[in-house]
Amino acid sequence: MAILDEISSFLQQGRAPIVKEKVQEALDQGLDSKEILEKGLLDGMGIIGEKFKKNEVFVPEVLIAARAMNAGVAILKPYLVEAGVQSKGTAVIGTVKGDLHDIGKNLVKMMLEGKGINVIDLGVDVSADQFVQSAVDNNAKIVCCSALLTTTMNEMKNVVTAFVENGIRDKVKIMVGGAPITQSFCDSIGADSYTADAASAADAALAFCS
Ligand code: B1M
Repeated sequence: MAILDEISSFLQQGRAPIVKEKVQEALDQGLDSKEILEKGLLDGMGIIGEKFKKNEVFVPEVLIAARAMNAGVAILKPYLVEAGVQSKGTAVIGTVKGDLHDIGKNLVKMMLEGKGINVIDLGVDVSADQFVQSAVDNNAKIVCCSALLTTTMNEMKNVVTAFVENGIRDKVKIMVGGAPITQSFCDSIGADSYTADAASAADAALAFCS
């Protein structure tokens, strides 16, 4: 369907106003909201994610594509709710306590949303208890922790411990990432997944959801 390709393409170019127009046009043509979401918006975001992984596009392009996606989703939302489209699952995301870096965390959030995952964003400087509380309140399957400082990365261990102490460690997958994080660090603190970039994080999260 040509219009879905157009939506995907304009989204990749980050052209939010025209994405909104095209989404509305597709609805007016009688296309199903779920199809517009999956074959238009999510398709476009998926392509951007893959290009980002291969360093073919960079942070600014991803941010404007994500903004275009959000603009399109805002038009679709009432129709999706009506059609009963289920999200693939809920993830709670935040930058750990003491850490104020949020650019990478925001990218991870956008990539997860691009995969159809509902994301609760706790922001920055998030304590272990806040991660636990939000995961419980939102029945989250996934907890995503970002850290950019060698002085704050150890807070991730406290997050894992807090889930253990609350008796709900088996209810969630804990994903970690950020510049100083490595696979061996992830293993050493008992987290479930380390990914080096936002697009890979979204792939891993989707795999956990299914
Ligand atoms: Co800060 N800072 N900073 N800083 N800062 C770094 C991280 C630093 C490496 C700079 C340096 O010295 N070369 C250094 C850390 C050194 C260390 O710990 N080893 C540093 C420092 C020291 C500090 C302060 C302590 C400086 C000071 O005040 N003396 C201070 C700390 C404040 C605090 O947090 N308490 C500080 C402050 C700041 C600003 C506020 C000025 C600003 C943050 C603004 C913001 O985020 N809103 C800032 C910035 C911008 C940086 C640099 C320049 C860029 C970070 C960034 O956004 N990169 C950074 C130097 C650098 O990296 N070149 C630096 C782009 C972003 C897309 O990458 O976040 O790594 P990143 O995300 C990647 C992956 O890591 C991954 O996906 C993204 C890409 O796809 N990823 C995940 C991230 N989270 C993930 C989670 C996942 C999976 C993947 O699963 C859950």
